[in-house]
Amino acid sequence: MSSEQPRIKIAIQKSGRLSEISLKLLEKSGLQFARSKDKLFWYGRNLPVDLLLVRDDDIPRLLLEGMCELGIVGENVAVEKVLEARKRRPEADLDQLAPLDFGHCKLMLALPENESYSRPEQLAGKRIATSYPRLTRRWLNDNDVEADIVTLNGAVEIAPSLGTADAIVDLVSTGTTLRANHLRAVTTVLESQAALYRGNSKLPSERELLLDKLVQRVMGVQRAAETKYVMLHAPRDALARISAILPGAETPTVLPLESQSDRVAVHALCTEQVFWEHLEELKAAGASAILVLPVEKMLA
Ligand code: PRT
Ligand code: ZN
Repeated sequence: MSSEQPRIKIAIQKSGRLSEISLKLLEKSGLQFARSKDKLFWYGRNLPVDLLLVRDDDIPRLLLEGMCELGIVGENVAVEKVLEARKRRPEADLDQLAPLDFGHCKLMLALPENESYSRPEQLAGKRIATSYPRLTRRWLNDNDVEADIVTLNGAVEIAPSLGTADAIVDLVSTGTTLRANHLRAVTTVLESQAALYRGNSKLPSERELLLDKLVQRVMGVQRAAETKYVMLHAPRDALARISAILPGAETPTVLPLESQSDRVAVHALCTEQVFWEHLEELKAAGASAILVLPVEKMLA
């Protein structure tokens, strides 16, 4: 590979909740990297796409400053860092290319469990501890509430019991951490999941093409993960009902069965989740030999 060839860099979290699944997604998209155990940079072996392994908090800045072209990071971090960058550069922004359906969590307001909550105005004049000061400030402003924000980099959930805050705004997934600290989530500030982002500056056309190809592949892997190939046998006269049950299937392929003129084989690409309930409904509608197969790759 010549060093003249344009290359792009994609940043993912080095070690944490999003790391493994981000890397797997890129590998499934056909990217291979020359791994190096400690380094922050893995060279792309089969495509001119290199990997940067960094703290998740650094990913938005790398994108905003053009030091990498793509990044996978939680929406919570992306939005917070964009709001932070806008203090210095009001036009700072990131383009979200695709939500990735992992790293789901909510940024929530939580209060000591014995305190009641009915509306945001209650927080007026209170101290709220958070690692997300800009998102918290935006939420307070949206609700016309003036409160003090105490910015902490970690262990936000212990602030109320230490007496350094009256409430917190923190990420919640199962709620176990809040319960262990006698806190109760009362309202959602932001719903979040991991997403694929790019900086919003235009690249030279060759790199723009490469980026586009990569994004198509990542989205193809995403779609394939949600998509199932369903095969079944059905009475010819139940076809309309069966097609209506198949989740997210457009036009199923209908094939004749050699020995049975009243039954057909139906093959369908289901782009929405296929649950056991769907299979039971199909069976009740007269389907038999129902198979649900994973789809490995898709290119629309
Ligand atoms: O070192 P680096 O800065 O890269 O990592 P990090 O420690 O900042 O991030 P990490 O790996 O903890 O999380 C990365 C991203 O995962 C976050 O920015 C979110 O987008 C997403 N995510 C999903 C979460 C959670 N779920 C989550 N539960 N991030 C943090 N948590 C915390 C939560 O705040 C709580 O303290 O995990 C704890 C357990 O949550 P419960 O509700 O299940 O008890
Ligand atoms: Zn972090």
